[in-house]
Amino acid sequence: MGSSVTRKIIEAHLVEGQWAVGNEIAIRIDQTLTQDATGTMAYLQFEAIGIPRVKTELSVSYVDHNTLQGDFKNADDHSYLRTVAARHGIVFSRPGNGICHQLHLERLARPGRTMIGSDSHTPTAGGIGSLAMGAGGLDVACAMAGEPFRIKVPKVVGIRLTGALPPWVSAKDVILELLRRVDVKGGVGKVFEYFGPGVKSLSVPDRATITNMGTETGCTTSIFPSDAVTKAFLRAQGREAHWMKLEADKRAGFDEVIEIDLAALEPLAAMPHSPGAVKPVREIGKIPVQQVCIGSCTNSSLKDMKVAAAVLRGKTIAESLHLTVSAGSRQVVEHLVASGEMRDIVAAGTRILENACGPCIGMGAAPPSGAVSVRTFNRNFEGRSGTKDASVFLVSPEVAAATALTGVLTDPRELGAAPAIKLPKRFFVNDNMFIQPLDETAASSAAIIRGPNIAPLPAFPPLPDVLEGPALLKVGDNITTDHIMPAGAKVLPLRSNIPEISKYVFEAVDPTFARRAREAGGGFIVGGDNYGQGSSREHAALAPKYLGIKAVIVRSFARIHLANLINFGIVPLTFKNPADYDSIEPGDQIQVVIGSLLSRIVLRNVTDGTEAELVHSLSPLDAQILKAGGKLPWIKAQLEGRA
Ligand code: MIC
Ligand code: SF4
Repeated sequence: MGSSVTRKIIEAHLVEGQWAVGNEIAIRIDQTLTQDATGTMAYLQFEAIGIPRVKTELSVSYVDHNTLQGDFKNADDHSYLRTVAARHGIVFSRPGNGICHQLHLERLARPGRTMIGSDSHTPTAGGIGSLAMGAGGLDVACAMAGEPFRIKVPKVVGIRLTGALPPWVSAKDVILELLRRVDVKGGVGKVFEYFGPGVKSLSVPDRATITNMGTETGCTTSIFPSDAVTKAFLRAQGREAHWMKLEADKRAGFDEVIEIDLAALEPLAAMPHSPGAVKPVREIGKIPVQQVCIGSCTNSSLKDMKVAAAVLRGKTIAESLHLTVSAGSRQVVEHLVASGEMRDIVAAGTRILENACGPCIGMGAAPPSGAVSVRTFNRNFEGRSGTKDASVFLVSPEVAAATALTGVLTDPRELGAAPAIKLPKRFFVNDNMFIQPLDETAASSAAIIRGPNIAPLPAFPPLPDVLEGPALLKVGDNITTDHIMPAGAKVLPLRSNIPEISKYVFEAVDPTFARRAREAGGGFIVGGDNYGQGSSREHAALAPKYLGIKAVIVRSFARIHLANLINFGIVPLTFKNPADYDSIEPGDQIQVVIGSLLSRIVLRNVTDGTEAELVHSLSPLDAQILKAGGKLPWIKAQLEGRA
């Protein structure tokens, strides 16, 4: 039986284990990426590991999230990131260069390479045929130190594309269609690999839109083959030498196949408050809209911006709303300026934002109270926009631009003929905002700038055999990392300061949580299915750990959050019998004997005298890491042992 692209890349990087679905394996990581909101913690951890220079082929530190500089904090963090990168062999992408995923796709991602990034949308690089996965910052730090990355062999789901997209329908509608079918946890334990005759009709940035938002299905990653379209894109970026042919064999042996006929798709939207709540725009109807935002790592390529420019050309946006546009990179902006399309965008009344994440993560441009905001982004979790009662719809650039003109949610097919979009044969290449690291001699004495916003890493002791405390909080299904550790302009600047940021844990769910956790000396969190979906932010584990959380007991976990809990010594447990979720009330006193974590685990509810059996998916190595108090003390002990 032939191999999928996924399997080919994994087998070429295998360090430990064997290919069989569910097996734990370790793979060599070629490239890493961080962004500023997770990067400070990742580099503090890399420093704590004590390796002088990264061992990867390429490691890049981007600045794109914390770009509002309301005080010294974000600016100080950027100085730390710049200097720590220079010292340890890491390329630094300066603020203003663009969004990490768009930049990486344009300039650095390579077919056939493995990559992990401390951002859940790292799979964007799957659009160019790189096996790219989101991970916690500590896992990225370990990969930079040369450690292999451990995953369970995923199921490989082949997504067979046929036909070609009709006018006004775009790549965003392909991934929205997949989300409509599989919802926000349908991808857990899977890689979505695209193949079939429809693939060649999609450009690399189109493919990247699809692999980017594949993250919202909970999958390990998504990937496209590397074909003639990939080669042409790399040539246009002046890096044809990075191309390699990489396609699934004829009988690739996918574990499952999903068919999508591109020609049958229509403009879709994900409705509030879940990327999985997808419906055709025409069915949702013409609801009044107060804000439209075009940009984010999902839809900020040159093509996306050209669509916006073509729709807006010679028109004025509706009076009832404001429109923001943030391009993904300086390359995109330079093209729009040179072609005059930036003028079309500006003249229509757009508020131009810098090339960064911006409103996607609540860094400015929060919508008004009770507003409907229509965005080309990938997440619409409640409150993420910065306005708790706003309703966010996720759409393509075509739908967003049409809506900006009419003031109501609009199916762009109503605008008549679709514009013809022409992309350049050669992109403007200007890498002057990537700073190369110092050579080894200069690096060894280079100073690292640490402003007062950078607090030292907290240290955690090994885990005891018995965990005791109250059930501090009981939550339902699909709790996101935005619920656990909110982002936004107020909280994000505290990412380098765990004692400070821990005060905001679960703030929107229960503002008393952090205080109660501290007063009780810690305790437990009880939850439903898909706990921890969404981002890779390890702060959603690290800050609860700081507050004394001992175990999280749920019906099921999202992948990256599960790994982060293990990394920071919070025991991730699931109910053997899902109905036992009902037997715990908030405030109940709980005792869990974990021992070495390798035998039967029973939860005793001391308050009502009931018992429930708990299970976990931990490997013996995970159990060891947890018992050691987390991955940082564990890896330091390993490296010392090897020395
Ligand atoms: C997000 O989109 O939620 C983020 C902000 O990019 C996060 C990373 C973070 O919280 O810093 C992600 O997706 O991993
Ligand atoms: Fe930035 Fe939004 Fe993409 Fe996260 S999803 S990396 S916040 S643009």
